[in-house]
Amino acid sequence: MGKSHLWYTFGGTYVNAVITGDIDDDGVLEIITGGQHSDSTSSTNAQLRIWSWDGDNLSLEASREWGTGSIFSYSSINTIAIGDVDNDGSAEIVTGGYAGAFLSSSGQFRVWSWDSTTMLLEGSETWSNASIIRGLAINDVEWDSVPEIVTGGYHSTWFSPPKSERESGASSKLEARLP
Ligand SMILES: [Ca+2]
Ligand SMILES: [Ca+2]
Ligand SMILES: [Ca+2]
Repeated sequence: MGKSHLWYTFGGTYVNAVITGDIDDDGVLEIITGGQHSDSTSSTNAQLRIWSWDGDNLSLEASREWGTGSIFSYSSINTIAIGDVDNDGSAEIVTGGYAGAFLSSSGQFRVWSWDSTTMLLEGSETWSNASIIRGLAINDVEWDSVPEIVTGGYHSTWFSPPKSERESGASSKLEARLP
């Protein structure tokens, strides 16, 4: 029988995506969850968490929350992928979702690394149009031995119905936009 773990970060807390992978290269899988939670300013922030499981205990190893900082803003993770997007031999975590204000959010994906002590934001891309990322894949779709990040989602505004959208971002583009 497994374990169940409930958590609650200030307000309503949701997990929208879960994936497993060995992020710190120690041969043991981590569990990564992504979602959102409310904060004290009535904003919704994205939440990324890394958990370890030793067969008996589920331990929180790292947690990151972020939003736009403005009141009534909405940020969330909808999907997570794991892959070596910068070709250095270690896996990164890629999160996809949105960031912005109510009904005018923008698609956002972020690349994270974790070495068992520190979680670092390696890159971040936020689209300028109203859009939401719903799915992510990491693969070498250009056959050049460097993996790309492929996103799928939709964009919509107050006055238009959702339109499907697909983008691929090369890791070199991400490196050029390190914070
Ligand atoms: Ca590990
Ligand atoms: Ca890597
Ligand atoms: Ca490629």
